[in-house]
Amino acid sequence: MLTIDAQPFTYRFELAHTALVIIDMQRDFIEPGGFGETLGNDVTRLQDIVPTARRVLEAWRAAGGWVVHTREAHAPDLSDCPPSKRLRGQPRLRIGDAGPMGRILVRGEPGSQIVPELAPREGELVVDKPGKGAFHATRLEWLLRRQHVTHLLFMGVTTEVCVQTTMREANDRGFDCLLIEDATESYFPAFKAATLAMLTAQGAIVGWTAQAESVIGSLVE
Ligand code: TIU
Repeated sequence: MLTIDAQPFTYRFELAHTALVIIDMQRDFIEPGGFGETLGNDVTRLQDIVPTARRVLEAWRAAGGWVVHTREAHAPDLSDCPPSKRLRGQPRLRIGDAGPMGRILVRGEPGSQIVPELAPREGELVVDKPGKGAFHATRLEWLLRRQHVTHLLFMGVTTEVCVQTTMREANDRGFDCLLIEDATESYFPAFKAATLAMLTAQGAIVGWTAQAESVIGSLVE
């Protein structure tokens, strides 16, 4: 049993039954010209977590932990993109439109790729998801259960949208979830702070949070 110094109290997990889930660290959210920027956001904020996320990923790989990468990305014919999602708001480009990194939020396009620093390795699971939550309309739950995974460590973007939605989905499915505070980011600092607070409130109502160094430290105990 490994332990992480976490909020609101110590998180305990067995490496063999735990997956590191990296949410949507794609060029579409992190680089100019992608989905995140078309929504009107300053995407440079998200770039700062890449080195920290990489340190966690490398430590997790060295320990032999199981890794899952998710990508928010739609089929080229947009058959898995509800009109309510495509038509919402007034973005400069909509999902499926051609942008500087290819079609916005479409599978296989340059913008939908994970940033090179965190690129998946052979043997690591990559789940394309049409929604904000990674359990919606994917085989993620089946894959985790097949590996007897009970605990999930999360990092990625954005804290209050895809990360929080996925963590809440996982919590309701009975997984013990921890979010790595300095390896997740939002376009809105206040939303990140509020999310961390609401996840851990009421005795870890959704789950735990911890610093990357605490997570890495737990692996070399
Ligand atoms: N991955 C993810 O969080 N998708 C989003 O659309 N996030 C926003 O913050 N918009």
